[in-house]
Amino acid sequence: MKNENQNEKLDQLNTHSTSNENEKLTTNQGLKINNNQDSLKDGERGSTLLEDFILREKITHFDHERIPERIVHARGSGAHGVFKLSESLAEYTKAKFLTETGKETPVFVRFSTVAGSRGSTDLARDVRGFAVKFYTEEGNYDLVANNMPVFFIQDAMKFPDLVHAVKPEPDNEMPQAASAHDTFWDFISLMPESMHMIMWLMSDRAIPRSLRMMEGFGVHSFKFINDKGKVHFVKFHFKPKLGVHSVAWDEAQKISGTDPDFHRRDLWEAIENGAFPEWDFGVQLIPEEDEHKFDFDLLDPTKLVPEEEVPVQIVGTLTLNKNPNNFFAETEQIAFHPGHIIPGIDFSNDPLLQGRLFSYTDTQLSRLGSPNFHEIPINRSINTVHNNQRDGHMRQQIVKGKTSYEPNSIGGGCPFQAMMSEGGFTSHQERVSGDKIRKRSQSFVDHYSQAKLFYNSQSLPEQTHLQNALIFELSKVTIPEIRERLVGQLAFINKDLAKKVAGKVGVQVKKLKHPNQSLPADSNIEELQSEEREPDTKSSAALSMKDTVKDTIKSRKIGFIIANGADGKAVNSLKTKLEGEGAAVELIAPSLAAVKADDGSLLTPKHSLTSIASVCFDALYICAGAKSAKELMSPENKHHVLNFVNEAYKHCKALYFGADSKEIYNSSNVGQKKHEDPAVITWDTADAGKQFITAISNHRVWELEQERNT
Ligand code: HDE
Repeated sequence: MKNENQNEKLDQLNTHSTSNENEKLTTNQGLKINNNQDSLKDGERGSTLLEDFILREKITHFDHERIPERIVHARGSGAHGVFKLSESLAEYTKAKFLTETGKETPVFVRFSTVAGSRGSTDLARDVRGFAVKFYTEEGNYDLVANNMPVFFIQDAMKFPDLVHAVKPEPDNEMPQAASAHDTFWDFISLMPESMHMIMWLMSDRAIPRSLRMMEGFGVHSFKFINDKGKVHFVKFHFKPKLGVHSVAWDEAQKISGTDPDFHRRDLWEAIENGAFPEWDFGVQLIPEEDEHKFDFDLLDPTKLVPEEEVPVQIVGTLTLNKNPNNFFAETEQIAFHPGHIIPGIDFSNDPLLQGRLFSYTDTQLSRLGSPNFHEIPINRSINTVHNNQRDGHMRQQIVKGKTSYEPNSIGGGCPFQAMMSEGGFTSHQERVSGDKIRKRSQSFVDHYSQAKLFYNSQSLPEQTHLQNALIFELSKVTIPEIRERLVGQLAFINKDLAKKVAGKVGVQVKKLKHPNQSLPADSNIEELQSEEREPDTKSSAALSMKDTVKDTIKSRKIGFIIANGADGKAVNSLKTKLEGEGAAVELIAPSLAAVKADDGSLLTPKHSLTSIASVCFDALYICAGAKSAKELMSPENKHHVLNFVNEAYKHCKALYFGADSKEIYNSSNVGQKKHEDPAVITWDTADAGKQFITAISNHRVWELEQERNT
């Protein structure tokens, strides 16, 4: 039967797929193996024979089964899906997948953290990669994006320095998947251009609740070219239909211990359960002639284009609807490259993007081991490849014929160059002239305005989280001078923020002699001063997560804490209601044994109180029923139950206390509350089920965080 999510790319992958179902074990040469338990020996207790080709093949393959992990973005999770265009962009670009309304293009998306190794935790405080490969009829188009719209540095020349600074320190290889250490903040404190990105990195965007609940940004300005040759600058956006949501830092750290695969599992389970993650895809378009109309440079990747100035036009939907069959073959071997473009899309002169255009193919050569990495099934385009490139390690394609050069007459001149009208790619023709020079443009020197814009745009709880993140990170920096220098940078963004952080990390706010200490000694310092610019009052609503989508509980995980004697009717009716809204309900009981409800029915728990933690759920229901409540408050269970409740309360989640759970309520921190709290629902709340659903869809009551924690 044809899977309804099948697409052209999946059909192509099928031709490379195999299954071991009902098959006999063989060697790599197809020889059936009779004994996979013992090596060939010189007598039962004798030495192993060199002749044992079956053992040799098995061990040799095993010895070579690792490949180098990605230098950055090593930890990742991916899925197949589809991009559907709802509004044609034909006025701006001739890229076919963006011009034919209703067209569906197969995609593979890989999400990642940046700093950690392949096996590191998902919940590190970090940028997230959001790389999309569109398998278009005109060839592969890769949009290798992040979940933050700006970057740390302005020029590719600084990328190895940045990555060396954030990665584990070279002498002791610590810390793993964390920016909270000396070398990162040493570098950052000397690089004022990174301060805007630091605001994003220290915000809750760096600890997403789910990969399905984060935005994606192309970061650089790219170019769209239409069929008349007219150019628009374009910024790409993905906006999650479930809204942009995060966890608390205390929660993130605990999740890292309880379930380091939290995001990977969440993505996998959502897709398996049919709750397909979806994003609106949008563009900000700027006519070429307006390039210089902004108070920043469109080529500067540390700047975003405020949505108030150029609105995001939504033109399509990205849906992920199929998990990979094999992690290594698909998620690990996929090779992205911002240089994989198609007619109608071109690069801007952003100096960071220009450097990326070199790096990605280069890195695949050492990671995947051969210039034939494009032939790995997940990397193949859905249209066929024809050229005169040949040979190399692991060549798969068998190209028939005598010629592998052009021009040729023996092969009839094939393969032919394509005319533009046939989809032949031509780089956009433009006039360039300039001196050969190593110099940053004067239009790149304002490092603080947009950092201020971001900070000003945050709600109070978001600002508090950002401050606390800086305090946490800088508290791990052992060298006071680095802490002081960073606080000096913060003072150019917000004096109050600098003061608050300084107070907690044991330094004074001192004016930096010059903010950019990485400049060459002969730089014109006056010309490069930028800290005095003060558009302090500007803010942009789109930069805060406060008003993000909050109208759904779809795919949220709700834990029901139950024990024998639970009110079966109440449990089932609430469960049906929540599941009807698309949420996933999981039962947690003192043990994995089935729980006998008061009506005699059996409820099967998925978890025991000790096998999972509160941090793995979006909300909790403390089940109704006097007998159940008594068992939950027994000396054996009480501590665990209260821990669940107190942590959910601390992390600003919705809690629903069913009938007879008053003792649990009173014994927990919730019982101490002296303020109105719409996310605490109890046995006497009117229309409790509805209130619970509203509270869950609001995600968290961050505005009550202080009250809940004092
Ligand atoms: Fe990357 N980046 N990057 N990067 N990047 C890589 O390519 C690089 C940058 C991004 O899931 C590497 O195949 C340089 C910005 C993502 O496979 C490498 C510079 C943005 C991924 C590389 C940048 C990104 C990568 C490592 C500055 C957001 C993961 C493995 C000049 C727009 C893709 C690989 C995946 C991966 C180089 C800056 C996003 C080494 C030199 C800006 C999402 O080639």
